[in-house]
Amino acid sequence: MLLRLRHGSPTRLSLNSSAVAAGLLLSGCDTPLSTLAPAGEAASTIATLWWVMLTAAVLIFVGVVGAALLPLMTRRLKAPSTRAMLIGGGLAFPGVVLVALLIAALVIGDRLSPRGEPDVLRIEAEAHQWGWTFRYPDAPGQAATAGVMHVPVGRPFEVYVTSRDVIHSFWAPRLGGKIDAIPGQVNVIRLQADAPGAYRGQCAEFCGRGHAMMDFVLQAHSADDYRAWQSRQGAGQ
Ligand SMILES: [Cu+2]
Repeated sequence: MLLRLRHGSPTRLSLNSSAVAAGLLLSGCDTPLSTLAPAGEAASTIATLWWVMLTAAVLIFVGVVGAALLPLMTRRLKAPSTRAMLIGGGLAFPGVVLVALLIAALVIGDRLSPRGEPDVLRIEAEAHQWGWTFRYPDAPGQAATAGVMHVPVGRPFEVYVTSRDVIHSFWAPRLGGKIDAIPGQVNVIRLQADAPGAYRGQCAEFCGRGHAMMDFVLQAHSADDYRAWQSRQGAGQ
């Protein structure tokens, strides 16, 4: 039941409530850990796939609900045969949808994978309960940082991810997908930041009581700032 306000009709109140609800939902898409606010090529691809899947899911939902309601609304509609429902709705339609999603997932997965390019920056990420250590084999002085990963803007880099103890997962949502950090194994993910800034990351695999606090920052520098950071590492600062 709608409440009647002194200066507003129930319809206006309903519209206002919808606007507030939509605003709250959309504001959740713009948080530091939102995959819907991409800041790199890989994350943009994932976000595009998300919107495509959402659109397809809405269309399928509307179609299924419509097909269920239509016979109730009109008696003139001739129901399709059971055979047509089974073959069309049970095999052909889900087959086409699932194959399309499989192809999209393979294409996107390939974009996140390392490509063996010789000049790609390499960074090593080691997870532990409950934090992250990053090493930079390409930087002078064998630099290492705890909790903050430093990268240049506009240049792809590959993160070699492993773990010191239990299974964790490396995830910087605004830059790309997740990859597991597994003891005794190295998994590689390719990322890129398109603009300078501090991008939040989070362990995405439950790893114990400190899991929720196991975050990190991916600091993307302009080319000059990154060179300055590298030279400070070389100077032992
Ligand atoms: Cu964790």
